[in-house]
Amino acid sequence: MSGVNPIDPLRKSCCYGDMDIEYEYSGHCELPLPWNRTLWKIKSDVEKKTGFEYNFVLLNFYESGQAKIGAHKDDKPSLDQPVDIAALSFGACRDMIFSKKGCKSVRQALEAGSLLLMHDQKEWTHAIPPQPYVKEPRISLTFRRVWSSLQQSLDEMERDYSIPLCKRLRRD
Ligand SMILES: O=C(O)CCC(=O)C(=O)O
Repeated sequence: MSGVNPIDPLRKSCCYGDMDIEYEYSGHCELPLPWNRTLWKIKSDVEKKTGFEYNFVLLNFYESGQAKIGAHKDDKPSLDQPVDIAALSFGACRDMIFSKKGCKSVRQALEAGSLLLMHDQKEWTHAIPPQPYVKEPRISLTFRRVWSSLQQSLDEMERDYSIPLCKRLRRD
């Protein structure tokens, strides 16, 4: 995994996905690498388990328990929100903390091999705090459904010019 994360150099990220999409994360826009055979197989298995269809996956490599991801919401307009984000974990067990205004925070251990579905991502923030006693690395694959670049451009034109240009293009 090559992408050194500007926010946490101990966490490296990269993404794979369909060729007609781009996705903004960690403050920059990224074009995904094309699916490889292994990730395509994992994606198909995750789709069978969840019943959702995905077109993008973000991989995060946490070098040790010192690596973290700060509290954030996955609320980008390019995300197809009704499709839950599926988080698959490998390696060291780390905790994820979910928070929502007015609610008690929830701490969820992410065991190796576990698949977590994240729903209602506009409302909840999630974070993986440092756990310095964890020495082993962890890898996560978060599968998402992202609107195509074409759909995003149409949405922007519709918003900027207030003209309903066309109905949402869905690929199902
Ligand atoms: O590493 C993880 O399990 C979660 C990564 C994450 O927060 C995200 O993809 O939005």
